[in-house]
Amino acid sequence: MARVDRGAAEVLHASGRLQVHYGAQVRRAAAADPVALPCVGDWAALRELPEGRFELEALLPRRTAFVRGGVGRVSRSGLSGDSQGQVLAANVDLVFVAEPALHATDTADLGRIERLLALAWESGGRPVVLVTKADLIGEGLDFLMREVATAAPGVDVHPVCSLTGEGVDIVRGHLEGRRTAVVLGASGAGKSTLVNALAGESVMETQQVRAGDARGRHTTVHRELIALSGGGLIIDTPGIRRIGLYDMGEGVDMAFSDIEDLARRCRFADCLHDSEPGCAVLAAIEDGSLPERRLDSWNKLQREATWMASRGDARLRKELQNKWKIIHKEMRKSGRNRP
Ligand SMILES: Nc1nc2c(ncn2[C@@H]2O[C@H](COP(=O)(O)OP(=O)(O)OP(=O)(O)O)[C@@H](O)[C@H]2O)c(=O)[nH]1
Ligand SMILES: [Mg+2]
Ligand SMILES: [Zn+2]
Repeated sequence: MARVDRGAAEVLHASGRLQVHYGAQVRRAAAADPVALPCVGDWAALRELPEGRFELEALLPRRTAFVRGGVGRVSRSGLSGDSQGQVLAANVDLVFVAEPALHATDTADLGRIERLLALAWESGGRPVVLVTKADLIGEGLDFLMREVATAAPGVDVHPVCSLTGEGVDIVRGHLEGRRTAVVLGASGAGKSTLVNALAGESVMETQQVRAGDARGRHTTVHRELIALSGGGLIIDTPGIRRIGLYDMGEGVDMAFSDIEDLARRCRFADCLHDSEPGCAVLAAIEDGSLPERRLDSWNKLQREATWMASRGDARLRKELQNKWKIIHKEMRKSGRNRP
């Protein structure tokens, strides 16, 4: 599924890009459960109609699903967030988190990176952080890369410049073996420019950022899957304003594996890493090996995930359980073969 609009989709088919309408079964499933709506990255079975037209007969089970939580509407009670999840991309092996190297003095938005990494781990895909526009920061790049690395334990972090092509081959290398990736990040981060660099031609529209504050102009408005001639698929997405967590399983823990490791060495198994004696997390902050910001960020994201869980979204939970079932079944079979 390359692109989805209301009631219709564009699919990549052996014969090229096809416009298809949803069949009755797909419409029924989606009416009963929005999570069953066709999504970019979905694999689908088509039925041939007269005159060489096709309709979408059914979706194949998703191997992975990148789901965002509620978009953070503020309700009367002052609480924000809603419990409706939305599948942003299906069947992605890799989640590229694009963070632009904009400020020589400021640090990057590490909180946004951590949030996206938690969602990426939860999706069942593997995250990779790309520091885009690496040409803009000059001398400060090494410092920035170290900063970003502290927010991304166990995750590859690469600098990329899509204009000169530096680092683009490394990104291409991640896609080897006909993998599927989605690229996420703020508007103006250079996502579409990177997709064009990978494609070797201008497939996505790009636009200069605003002169005053370097923010993007929300140029990409649809999620779009591009087949790269060198193999591999990449999904370009609109710039993210705010992305919510939901009732998560391992995602937050995976994104904070450094703290999880330390926490195993705390004296008390139920240590809150607040003021307890023998706390290995506080000791690491004390000796400078763990930035205090990390602990704050971990607490914040855990609270958010717990709160979303308390709102409960049975449909979403079912989709996620289903997803893990499929992933585990796949893993038991020989590795992670593509359909
Ligand atoms: N200097 C420099 N500029 C870049 C680089 N990559 C992208 N840009 C510029 O950044 C601007 C925004 O790039 P886009 O690719 O449109 O950004 P985007 O992330 O797709 O933005 P949205 O579609 O709005 O989400 C364009 O003017 C690009 O030319 C880079 O590596 N170096
Ligand atoms: Mg774009
Ligand atoms: Zn502790």
